[in-house]
Amino acid sequence: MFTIGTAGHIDHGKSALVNALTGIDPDRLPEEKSRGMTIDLGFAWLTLPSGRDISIVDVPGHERFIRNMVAGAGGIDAALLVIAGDEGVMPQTREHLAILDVLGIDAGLIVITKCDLVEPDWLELVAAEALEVVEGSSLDGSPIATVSSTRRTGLNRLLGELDDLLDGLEQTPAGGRPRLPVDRAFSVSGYGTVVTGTLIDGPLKQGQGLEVLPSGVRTRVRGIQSHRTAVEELESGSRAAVNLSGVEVSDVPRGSVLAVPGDLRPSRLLDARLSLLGSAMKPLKNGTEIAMHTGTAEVRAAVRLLDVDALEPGASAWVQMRVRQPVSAKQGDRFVVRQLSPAVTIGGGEIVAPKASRLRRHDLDVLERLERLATGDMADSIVLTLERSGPMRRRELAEATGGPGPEFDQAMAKALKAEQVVHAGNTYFESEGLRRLVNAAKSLLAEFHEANPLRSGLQREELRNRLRLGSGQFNDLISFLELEGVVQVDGAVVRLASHRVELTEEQERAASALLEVLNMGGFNAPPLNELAKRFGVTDELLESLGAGGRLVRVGSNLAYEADSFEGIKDSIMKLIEDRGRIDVAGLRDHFASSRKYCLPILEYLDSAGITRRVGDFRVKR
Ligand SMILES: Nc1nc2c(ncn2[C@@H]2O[C@H](COP(=O)(O)OP(=O)(O)O)[C@@H](O)[C@H]2O)c(=O)[nH]1
Ligand SMILES: [Mg+2]
Repeated sequence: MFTIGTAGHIDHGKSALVNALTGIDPDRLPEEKSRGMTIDLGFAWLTLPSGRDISIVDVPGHERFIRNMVAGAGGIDAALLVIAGDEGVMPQTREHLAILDVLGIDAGLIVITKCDLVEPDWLELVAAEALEVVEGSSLDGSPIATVSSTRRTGLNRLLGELDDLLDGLEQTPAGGRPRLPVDRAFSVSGYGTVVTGTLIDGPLKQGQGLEVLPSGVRTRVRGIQSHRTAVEELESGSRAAVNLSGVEVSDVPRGSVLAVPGDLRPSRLLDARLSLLGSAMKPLKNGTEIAMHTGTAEVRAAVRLLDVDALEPGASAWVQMRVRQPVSAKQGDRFVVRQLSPAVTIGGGEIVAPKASRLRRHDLDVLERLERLATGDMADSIVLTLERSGPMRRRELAEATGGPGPEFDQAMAKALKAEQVVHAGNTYFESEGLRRLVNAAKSLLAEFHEANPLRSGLQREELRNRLRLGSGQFNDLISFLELEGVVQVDGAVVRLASHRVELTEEQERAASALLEVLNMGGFNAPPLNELAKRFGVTDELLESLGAGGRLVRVGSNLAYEADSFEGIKDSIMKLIEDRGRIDVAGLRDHFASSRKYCLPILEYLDSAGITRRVGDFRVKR
C-alpha cells in the first residue's frame, strides 16, 4: 500500500484538503481543533478511482513543528505539496520541499488550494512560481492540480492525477523484514499499548516477535489495524496501528523502531553522505552539533567532516555522525539535518554504514572505501567492511552492513560465490585479507622454526598476538589452516605441517647418551641438570626431546627416558589396583626410594589425568 504525505506552509489548506478528499478530519487533538492548527501528524485514508487504497499522513506546517513533519514524511511514497492560491510560496513551502528532497521523495503533486479566493490570472502566477520553486528538487516537473476544498472543486481531477502518479511508482518488494519507526504510542483500554507508524519494510504479521529499539525490549504483535480495520498481515508502505504485548507506552516513544530481534543494532557512530542545502546561510564547520532526524527519531549529533574542513552551502561531503542517543538505522536510510539555533533545515543525506568505527579525516583510502560502499550493492559493502575491519563473525558482519535478513543472506551468497569472501567456521574473511593472514601466519611460523629448529612449534597465544586477531577469529583461522593442511596443532603449540625437529649428529649422540643413563637409572634417576651438563645437552635440546616424546619431564630437575617411565607408571598403577590407593610413603617403601622422587611422580600422574588425589592418597582416575 502507498502512503502519501502532505507538505507546505501553515494555513495553506493541507488539513482541509485531506478532510475534503477523505471525509476524515486529520486534526485529532483537542488543541488542534480549538486552535484550528495542525500540531502533530494526522492520519486518513481513501480509495482512489482505480480502486487502490492509500494512506495519507497530514503534517503540520508551522515552523515550530517541523520535527513532527519530518517524522511523518519519513515513510511516505509521494507528497502533495500544498500551496495556497492566495498566498503563494512561503517559507515552509520551501523548507518542506527541501526536506522531501533530502529524504529522496521524488514523486509528488503540487496542489494549489483556495482557488475560490483568487482570480484565474493570479492562479497562473502562483503556478509559475510553484514550478520555479521545485526546479532542481526531487519534485522538479511535478504536475499541478488546482482545487478548492471548501467548494469541492478540482478534487476528482486531483485523485485521477494521484492514481497516475502511483501507477508509475514501484511498490517496495515483498519478502523483506518488518521495520516500523514509531510515530505515536498510546494506551487503549482493554488492549494495552498501541503504536502507529508507516511500515517502511514489511510484511508485518500478527503474532510476530519484535524488538523495540534502542531499548531492546522484546514484544509480540497482538493485533494489527490498518485504517481502523483489523488485518492479519500488513505489507510494507502501509500505515499501521500495532497492539503490542508486554510493553508500556513509555517503552516505545516516538523515534523508537520496531524490528525483528537482532536485525538492527543501536549505533552512536554512522558513516554518511551529507549535503548542505544551497539555502543554508553559512558553511558547516567540522564538529558542528546539529539535530539529525532519521525515521521518526530526532537526535543531537556532531558532524565530523571527512574530506573537507567546512561544508559549503550546496556541496556534499563524507561525514561521520556521532549521535548523542543511539540510532537504529539501516544502510541507505535518509536523514534530515537541522541547525540547532535558529532551528532551520540545512541539509540531509544518506546513511552509508549504520555502525561505523572512527575513521581518519582526509584519508584517501577511507574516502575511496566510502565511495564504493555508497555506490555498491550489499555484497560490495560486505567485502568493504571486511577489508576495513578485518575478519568478522557472521552476526557482527550483518549488523555492520545492512542488518541480517534475506537481503544479507543473498549478498553473502553472492560474495562467497565470487570468492571475494571466504569463511572458516563462523568467521568471514575478505579473500585478499585471508591470503595475507595465511601468508603472515606461514612466514611467522617458518621464521620461528628457522630460529628454533629444536622447538616443536610456536605457542598459539603468541601467534595470535602477532597476527593481532581476536581469539574467535584466530581459532577459526587456525582450524582453516589445519583443514588446508598448512599447520598442525599440538595442544597449545602450532607448527607448520611440514616442520620436523631434526637433530644434528652431534645432538643425537648427546641425547642418546643422556637417555641411556636415564634408562639405566630406573626409579632413582640422577638429577637432570647434572646429566645435561655431563653430556653437553642444551636446554633447548632437552625441551625438544620432551616435545618429541623421548623424554618425560616429571619435575624441574627430574626426568625419565620415555619407555622406562612407562614401566614405572605401569608398576604404580598395578600397585594402586592391588591396594585400592597409594600414598607417598607407600610408594617410597615399594621402590625403596625417597619423597624427592615419589612426590613429583605422583603430582605428574595427577596432572596427566592418570591418578587423582584423595586426601594424602592417590586413586585411579
Ligand atoms: N476559501 C477556502 N478556504 C480554505 C480552503 N482550504 C482551506 N481553507 C481554510 O484555510 C484555513 C487553513 O486551512 P488548514 O487546512 O487548517 O491549513 P493547514 O495549516 O495547511 O493544514 C482554514 O480556515 C480553512 O478553512 C479552500 O480551498 N478555500
Ligand atoms: Mg493542518
